[in-house]
Amino acid sequence: MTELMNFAQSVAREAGELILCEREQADLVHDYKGGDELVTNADIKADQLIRTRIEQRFAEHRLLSEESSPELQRVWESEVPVWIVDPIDGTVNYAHGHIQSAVSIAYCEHGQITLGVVYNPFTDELFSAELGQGAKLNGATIRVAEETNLRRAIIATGFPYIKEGIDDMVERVRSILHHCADIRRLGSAALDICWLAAGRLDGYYESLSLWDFAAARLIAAEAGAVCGHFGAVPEDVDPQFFNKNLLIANPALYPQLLELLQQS
Ligand code: LIP
Repeated sequence: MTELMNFAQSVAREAGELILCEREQADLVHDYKGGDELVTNADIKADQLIRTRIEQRFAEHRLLSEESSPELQRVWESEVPVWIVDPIDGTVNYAHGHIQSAVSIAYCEHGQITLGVVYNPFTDELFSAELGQGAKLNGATIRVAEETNLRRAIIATGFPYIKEGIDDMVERVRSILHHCADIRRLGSAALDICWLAAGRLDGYYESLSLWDFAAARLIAAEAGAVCGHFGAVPEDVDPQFFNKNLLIANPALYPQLLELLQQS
């Protein structure tokens, strides 16, 4: 394990412990960004902890974080390394006492995401990957499932806080349910994608924010998944950072799901 991975895992575990304790103390304060998007005081505290640890160790690095610096754009053009952080992915789950929430930390250098860590403190599952080094769950190697039959496939997705375009989303769900075994809406994109990397899901699609998927996408790719989009990607945007119409699946199912989603 490289020093950078060791650092990232240590920070993810520390932030995970914080959000676990914050919820156990039952003094969560709910707020709504833009009137629709839930954020709790635990999100803010975890963000501050992660930011502090990164700034203490790497003062010259930059941070794209959902809760404190969401405005950083085009991270792949940054002259210095960028940490991409979602302190609690699955905030609504977290605020409702569910256990499907995670700390997500990705590291981007020279326009390439080279490290990803996603930690669920409720299950003590730490998903990780470094570019070219495979993907792991609590230190053990993970690979995507080998399902080739769409009718046997379990597909995960999610929906934005603001339900514009809901008719298209419902049409895609209808098409998936018609052609696949079933659908899952588990509430954390980072964990959806990591579960796919671990073979617990066969496909995943959604439109997100970069911090939701930056770490998990590398983990899934290192576990053998194909990561792409079922919609157009702007020519001036590096696809690995483009957050709309994401599609991630094992190599056998990817083309089938791509056709299905592009038709619906
Ligand atoms: C969430 C994602 C989820 C998506 C939600 C939300 P957050 O991230 O993990 O997949 O469906 O709309 O974006 O807001 O909990 O960090």
